[in-house]
Order: sequence, then structure tokens, then C-alpha cells
Amino acid sequence: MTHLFAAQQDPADNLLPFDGILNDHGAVFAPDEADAHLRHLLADIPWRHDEVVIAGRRISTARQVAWYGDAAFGYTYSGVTRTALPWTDRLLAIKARVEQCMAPIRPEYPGFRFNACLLNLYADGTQGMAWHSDDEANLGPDTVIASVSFGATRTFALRHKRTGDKREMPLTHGQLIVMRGSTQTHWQHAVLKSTRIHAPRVSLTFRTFLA
Ligand SMILES: O=C(O)CCC(=O)C(=O)O
Repeated sequence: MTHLFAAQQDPADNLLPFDGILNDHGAVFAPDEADAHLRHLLADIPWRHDEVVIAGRRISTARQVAWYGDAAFGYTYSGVTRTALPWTDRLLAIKARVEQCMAPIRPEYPGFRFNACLLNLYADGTQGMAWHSDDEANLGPDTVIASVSFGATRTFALRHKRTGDKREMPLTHGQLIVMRGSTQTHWQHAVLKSTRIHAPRVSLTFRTFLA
């Protein structure tokens, strides 16, 4: 297993060996700012258990989610459609910081902006996210996904669909990573479970929705 980094990375570095781009911006929120975001997100977001359809049966996940966007988009994955809630001021402020951090890659994406965000709440390490790619048609090809973490450090893993190559990295309080290029076509990602983690983590995954 290759660990992606031990020390702070240059956000311009690509942490994937091939077939995609993963940039690590490190902690882009100061600890007190990140603490305030975590506290308010835990209290104010109308968290709901996610639902997936497996073998024709609708199953509720342990993890909770919320889906926000510019418009009441319907977002369908794992056989279930969710309708976006309107942005809150806090989410817009976090989004603005993320977009500001991504300024160096803007020239590669003329007119680019995020218009939606899927939030995930993991109450503790017993809750994770299974291997998947964010390759739904309404995200388009070579989609850009920015992921911000608040709360407990969790291990984020990537696995190449053909070669099985794996990468793992800890995602810490206030950290921003960006997946782009052909990452969603060639790699799956997951949030690994651990019985040693007893605190919550919230992730915000900003996306550009085409419909
Ligand atoms: O919580 C995370 O960091 C990953 C979330 C994720 O994989 C997703 O929303 O598709």
C-alpha cells in the first residue's frame, strides 16, 4: 500500500500515478474556523440517512447525507433520486474558499464553477463509504470534484479499476482535496472504516451538475 503523503504536499502535484488527477491542498481552513464549520454543520444541516437500492431492495445507510445546489436538481445514484436544497450562507462561504484555492487551475477550466454539493456525515469510524466512482452521466466526463473534510481524521482510499493499484491518504480537519481529469473513469474511491474512531466527520463534495 502506498501512502500518498507524510508531509504537506504542493497542491499542484498529482498524487495519482496515472489515469487521473488528485491534488491535495492541505488544511485550507484555520483550526478555529474549521471547528466552527463542523459545529454548525452538525447542528444546522437536515441530515438524513442515505438510501440505496441493492438487488431491488431499498436500504438505509448508517451514514447520513444532504444535497445542496443552485437549483432543485435531482441527483440519482445507487438507484435513488435526491432533490437539492438551496445553499446556506455557510455552504456558500465554504464553496467560495474552495474555488479561491483552486484559482491556479482555473485557466484549464474556463467558465468553471461548482453548482452543487453532496454532504456526508459519518458519526464515527464504524460508518464509511464503499468503493465507488462519481461517474453519473449528469456530472459529465472528466468532472471536477472538490472534497472538504471537517472533524475526525479518516482514511480516504483510491483503487484503479483495471490494475488494482491502491493509494491511501488521511483526510484531516479543514483539508481540501480535488479529484479531476479522468479520475472518475479509471479509479474508485472509498472512506475506510475503523473501530478506533469515536468522533464524527463531515465531508462536503462540491460538484458541477450538468442537467
Ligand atoms: O467523505 C468523503 O470524503 C468521500 C465522499 C464520497 O466519496 C462521495 O461523496 O462520493
